[in-house]
Amino acid sequence: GNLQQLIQDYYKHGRISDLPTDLFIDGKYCAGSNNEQMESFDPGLAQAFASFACATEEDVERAVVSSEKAYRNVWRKTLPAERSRLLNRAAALLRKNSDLLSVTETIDSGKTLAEAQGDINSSARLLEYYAGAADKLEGETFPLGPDYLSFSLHEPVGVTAHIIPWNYPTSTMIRGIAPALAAGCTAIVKPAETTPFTALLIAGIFKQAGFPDGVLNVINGTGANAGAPLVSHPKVRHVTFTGSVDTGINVMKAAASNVASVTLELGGKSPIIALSDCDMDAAAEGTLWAIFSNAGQICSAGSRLIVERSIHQQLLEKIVEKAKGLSLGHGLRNPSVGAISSELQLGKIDEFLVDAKKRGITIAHGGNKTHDPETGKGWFFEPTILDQISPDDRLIQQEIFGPVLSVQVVDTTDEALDLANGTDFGLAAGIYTRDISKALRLARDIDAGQLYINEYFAGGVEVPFGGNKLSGFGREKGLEALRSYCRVKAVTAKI
Ligand code: TXE
Repeated sequence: GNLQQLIQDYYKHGRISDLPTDLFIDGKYCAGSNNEQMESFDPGLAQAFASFACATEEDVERAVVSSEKAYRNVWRKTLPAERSRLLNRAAALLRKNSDLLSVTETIDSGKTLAEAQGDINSSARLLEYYAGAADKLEGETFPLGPDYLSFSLHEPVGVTAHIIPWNYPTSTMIRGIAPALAAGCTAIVKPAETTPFTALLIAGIFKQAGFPDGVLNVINGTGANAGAPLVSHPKVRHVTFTGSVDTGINVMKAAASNVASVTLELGGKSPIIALSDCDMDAAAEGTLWAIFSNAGQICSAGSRLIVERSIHQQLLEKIVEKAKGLSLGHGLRNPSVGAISSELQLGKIDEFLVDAKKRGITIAHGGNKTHDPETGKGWFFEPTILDQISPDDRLIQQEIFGPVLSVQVVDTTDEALDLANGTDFGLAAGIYTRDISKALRLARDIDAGQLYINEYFAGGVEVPFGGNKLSGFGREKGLEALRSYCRVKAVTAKI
């Protein structure tokens, strides 16, 4: 069918036909003001496959003017039921275009086709979920006695900026814009410079769904030339950022200069605790996918396994056994694990391993950069498991953002809790045990935004997502996300 055709075309011509490459401002694809272009690479081949237009500060200004006008004149006045209808249409079109979107995402980001298809599906779900919320942003009344009538209105905050990383280009974009648009805000999206294309396709899909011009603008480009002027623009009233801690701090400072609010979804070093009474097969399978899904390039990846000594050897063997069965390769062939998204990121992961080897760290599995076994090309890293790492080691303290699991061994549940909380991050944590009291006590005491009991990544679009400590603040997904895009106005009348 369509999917096979797209894949065959790419193998034959080394490109995707009819891919939009310009900026998308005010309902139209358009060139950037200085015609600057960048190349995008297929990480599975380590080969450029398309170039795209980069925005300048002037283009950012155009996008903000367009968003501001669409917000004032059109979108905030659009009936909530109509916003809901358009979001549902966008969801249906996303599903209809799933083949093109997922093939493009696979080629641009390096992930596997199955992972990309999963992302498109969850993005459609996000749109449907917030379509259902658009007409339920209800206020309250406040009891001031018989002489007053006092009530609140939930108003959209205005123009919102969405800075997107390269590990989940489609789903991070939709996770931000779906609640923003539902609330009546307009949205400007700045994708990562290594994954520009699905955002451009989605802009076209939203236009086709019937969204008015300017409600969604997409400006590709670098963090410095497109991202920075966007997040520091005084007309931008909320910035939703997913990325590194350092850039997140800069984004927060830039937004602070205009007293704009921010949602920051930053890095993590999330632990998985396996207690001696756990279902070891479930813990092994859960840990495997917690760290090797998306080649470990997930903010909430389970990158540390904290295991009780009595089951350490047995659980480790089970995970290594499973890891041996994982295939690597170009995402379009649908192996178990895809490519690393950029050469830069591959180098970063490799540096951790070169250093670990020098220091004599125990490598239970993997440990090397490699290529697609079929073509000898691409940016790949072997699924890697490092054993008996001490709590202050950089392999425990720093985000690697690759397929590298660091194992920590403990003697008690209390020690497991201390190690779980023993980093500057607080995004997610997994708990494997059959003891409900222990599970719930750990869930209560672990300082993180997501707690997964007996299934890592358990949850859905309905469940709020976000971090504590250096992992950021604010929550995305669920009804919580709507808080970022609404402000409360209190109206009080003497009657
Ligand atoms: O991130 P950046 P990078 C982590 C991961 C990775 C590291 C570096 O550990 O190795 O971050 O990745 C835009 N104003 N995560 O360098 O710089 C940039 O163009 C506005 C975790 O890619 O944070 C891109 O669109 N925007 C993570 C986005 O910020 C700016 C996902 C992210 O880039 C900007 C990705 C500026 N001054 C990386 N500078 C997660 N939480 O899931 C850059 N950008």
